Amino acid sequence: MTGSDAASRPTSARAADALVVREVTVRSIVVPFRRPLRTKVGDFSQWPLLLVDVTSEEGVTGRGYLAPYLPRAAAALLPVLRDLGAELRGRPVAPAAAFDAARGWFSLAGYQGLALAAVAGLDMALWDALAQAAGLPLARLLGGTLEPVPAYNSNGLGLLPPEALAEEALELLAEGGFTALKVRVGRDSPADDVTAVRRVREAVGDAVTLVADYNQSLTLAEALPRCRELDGEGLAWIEEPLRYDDLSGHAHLARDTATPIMLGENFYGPRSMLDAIRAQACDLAMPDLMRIGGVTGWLRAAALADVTGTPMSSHLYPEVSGHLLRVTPTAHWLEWQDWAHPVLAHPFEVRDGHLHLRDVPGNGLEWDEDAVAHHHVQL
Ligand code: SMN
Ligand code: MG
Repeated sequence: MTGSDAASRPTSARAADALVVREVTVRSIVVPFRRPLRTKVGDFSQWPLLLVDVTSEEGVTGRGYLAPYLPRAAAALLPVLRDLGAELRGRPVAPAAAFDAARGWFSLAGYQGLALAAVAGLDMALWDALAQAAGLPLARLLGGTLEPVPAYNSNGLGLLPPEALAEEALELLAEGGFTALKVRVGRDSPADDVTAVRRVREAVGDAVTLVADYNQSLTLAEALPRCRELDGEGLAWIEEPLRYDDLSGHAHLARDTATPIMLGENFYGPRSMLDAIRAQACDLAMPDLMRIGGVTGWLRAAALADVTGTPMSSHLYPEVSGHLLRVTPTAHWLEWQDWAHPVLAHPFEVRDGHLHLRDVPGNGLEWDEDAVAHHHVQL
């Protein structure tokens, strides 16, 4: 591009070039669950969130959030986020450059865990600032469209007694015209899991897509017969039957089980996704924005999913993940939860089983400041 071309670019694009970080603030809140959720990784009745705001010298505020599951985990992440955030002061709003600059730190502090989660939270907010300054919704900044994103409702169907599931399944479908649901499994008795899936299937009918999530609760010896038994139930996937990093165990199961095996919410960075795919540990992948490395990490993972032909879904963070699925070549399902809604000024809408992205510059996250103050907790 010549100098005169650059000079004739619209003001908003020049503003995006020039953005400089002024301040990074991180606030901790805990919001209640509308419908408490029992899983094999814990009973969740509340949800800690770390809200990340990156303000620029030019007056743009980029936003992102992290949901570290437990207040204690959020408390551990908070100082890391604040420390790394302070490092960004005076630097350009350049998320891929910031991500790569953190590499030196990663190699000392450790590539995975809290280090990558903190980078991810900042990365989300930096990309939001960039998209706002460019005057484009994030999906469009990345070259995609705002077409609605196919979503399944993950707001419920925890480890309830099987007889309690039918009613909840129908409620969950009705919440947004959904055609797909996630059922949590891993009950003490394998027969109870099969009954649970059958109760849901009887209630919702054959046209609805069902997936089952073990949340890492089984040994390989337990999983082999259990997954084979579920093979008869028409599930679209079986998620995390074993400890998340047991790649050889998952590969054994994936060979033995007809239902596709899903991993991904515990991929720490794109390389860990590639390791799982290379080990043939999963047929499907569902990265989590906090763990895959934010928008930058997601985009790199999406390229791996594309070249390996791996369908890619999302885990949590439906608002930002929705934008990213619009530019993910092998995009599969968005996991829908409304768990951040208590503090969103403009909750995202789900209609006809699809997430509708907000047609506003950035990722569309805006805080309801009164609600943030109400739910604030000192961690
Ligand atoms: C999950 C998400 C959030 C809390 C507990 C469990 C689950 C999922 O693994 O896939 O939604
Ligand atoms: Mg899961």
